[in-house]
Amino acid sequence: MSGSLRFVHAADLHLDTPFQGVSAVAPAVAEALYEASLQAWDAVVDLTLAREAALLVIAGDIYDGAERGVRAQVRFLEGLRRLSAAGVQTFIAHGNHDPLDGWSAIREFPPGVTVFGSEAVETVSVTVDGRPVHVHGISYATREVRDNLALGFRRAQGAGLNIGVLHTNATGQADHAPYCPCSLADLEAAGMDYWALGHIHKQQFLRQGGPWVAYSGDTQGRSPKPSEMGAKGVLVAEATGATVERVTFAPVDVVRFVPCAVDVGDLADVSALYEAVREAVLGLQAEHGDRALLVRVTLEGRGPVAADLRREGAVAELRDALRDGLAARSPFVWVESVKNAARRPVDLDAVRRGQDFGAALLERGDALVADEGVAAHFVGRAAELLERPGQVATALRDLAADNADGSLAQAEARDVLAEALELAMDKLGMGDES
Ligand SMILES: [Mn+2]
Repeated sequence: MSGSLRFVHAADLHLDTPFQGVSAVAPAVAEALYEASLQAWDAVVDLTLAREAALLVIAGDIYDGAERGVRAQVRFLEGLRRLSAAGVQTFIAHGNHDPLDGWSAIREFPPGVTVFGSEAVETVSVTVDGRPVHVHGISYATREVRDNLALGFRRAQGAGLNIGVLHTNATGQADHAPYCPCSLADLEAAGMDYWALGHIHKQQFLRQGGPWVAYSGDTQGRSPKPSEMGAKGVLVAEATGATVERVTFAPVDVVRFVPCAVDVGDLADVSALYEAVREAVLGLQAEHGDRALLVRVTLEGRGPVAADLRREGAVAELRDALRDGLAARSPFVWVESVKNAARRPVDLDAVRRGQDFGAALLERGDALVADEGVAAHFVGRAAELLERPGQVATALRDLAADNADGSLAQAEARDVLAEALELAMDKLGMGDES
């Protein structure tokens, strides 16, 4: 594509990340996870070379921890060397996970690599095929940066493309630490043509053009949290002069976390459910280009199989059977967990219209579920009172333990209450055809 300049924007590589919330995986899966963040970095390099990009900008959190393991640093340096040998210019700003005060095994970077300092925003001007490009950036000196570093960015004098590289929680996004807080207006005022941001792990555009303000997201999902689910990768931008014409997402992840919701609907029994989930999971793998997957399954809807799933250990057995049944897949598919939110086929409105104990129970239950404060309190009290073993008692105790610091998600408390209500109706034989 003559006349246009291409650059790649990556962030949040978290090399050698320990995977959170992934318990007791099979050895082959654990091995794949151990390599995943490093292979994703290799894929960033491959993609940058394959797309013949002139520049690669990395907006922080290259390493997962300030201590920076040797394995991660060696692999990172190998990639930088490959880029340098091909004439690609690489620009690096460090973030909260890998501030400049961390230990570095790298004494000397290959030619064409710029690591921004932390004293002030630095501007590096380069010429790509006769076209001027100005890349501005600043690194975190220490883990907790509370200053608005965006205010230090200024457009360079003269013609050319201006790219800002910063690790920041722009617009105060709630589920990420509030490091380097800044507003969209602060970013817009700096005179950049493209803001390459890092820190928020979900890919997103805060603004598309004039200037572009973009998070590339992380390069490899790290846990089954919503922000870590789905395709992970980099952004590839095409610019003509000082105008970025087009930005496209390109996946580089090796292992992908995906949700899989299955409606139990008319499924008659657990073996029919097993087949339905297996089919859904295999469908997902095809949809995701035959990548290795970690799948979080949720069973939902109302159907007769819900009664079978209430049996002690039934859901864990289903999960284990699915893992066994999918064990031969390559690349692997690992059922990370099975969450059971399936309900028996009860017509709740019919029960509510009645004049009996069931109607009174539902009325009380509905009120508890609707009141968030009460739900959390109820879970705490019930956990103290319920001493017998059982799914609900165990779930309540786990939840109450999680809530020791008062951080229990209200939604979770409501789920448990709703579940308890279903169980009570089950035990009372409510809604059974009689
Ligand atoms: Mn990060």
